[in-house]
Amino acid sequence: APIGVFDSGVGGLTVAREIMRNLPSERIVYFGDTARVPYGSKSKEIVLKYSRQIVRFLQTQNVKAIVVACNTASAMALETIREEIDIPIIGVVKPGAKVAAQTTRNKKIGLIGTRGTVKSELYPAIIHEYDPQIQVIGQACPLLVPLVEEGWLKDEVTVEVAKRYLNPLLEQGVDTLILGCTHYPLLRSLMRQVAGDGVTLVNPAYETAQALRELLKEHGIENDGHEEEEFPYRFYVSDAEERFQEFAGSILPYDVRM
Ligand code: DGN
Repeated sequence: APIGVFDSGVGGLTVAREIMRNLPSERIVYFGDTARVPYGSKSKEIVLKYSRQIVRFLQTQNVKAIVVACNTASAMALETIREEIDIPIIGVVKPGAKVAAQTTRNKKIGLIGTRGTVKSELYPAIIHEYDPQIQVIGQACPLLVPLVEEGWLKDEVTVEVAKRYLNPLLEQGVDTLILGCTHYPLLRSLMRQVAGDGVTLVNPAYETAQALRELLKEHGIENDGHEEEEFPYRFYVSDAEERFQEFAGSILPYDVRM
């Protein structure tokens, strides 16, 4: 059976990509809620409602586990939904938070993400389970998602925007920075340039693929493999299929068939 992966839109492909790279024998059904993106500025009630609907859809696709690729949905909806379904489900926040807690030396972590993710305070809550002394400084960066979707991954405008958001965190001396939004791994090299070499970047998408491997093993449902000739990935969106395909083509190393 495949793994269900969902996001508010295209960004979750950064998570799907890490699962493809790190768990190559797993099949994936991806759902991007392109009709209702962004989730980042919506209320908890609405994000929970949308996430529930998508989980129901994924269950009709007989997925064996679900990955909430969206940071906002992971922060706002995951814990409630976990109580409502009987298959394993993980989000991106916990794996990212754990590695950040293990990475910081000076106990100052910067968190960038949507307003919803920062406001939920879930990243600091999980980090404090590891070490209550760690200071987590959150910064919502709502302008970055549209810049990424515009393809301005190295543009000087994006550098200026990133500087504006990151400078307060850097001035406070964070030594670790969580890329707490699906789109930010695509800005990795730009973030590295703005943050400097002294700051370790944590990519929750990568950490989630590692956590998924553990989860599948724990439940004894890993690696059932797929036929050689079968294309193991299926993609669904709620709107604007072509635009999704285009973006997916720029992230994934093959053409996305819908
Ligand atoms: N996928 C969202 C997240 O990771 O928080 C970003 C896009 C959005 O819904 N604003």
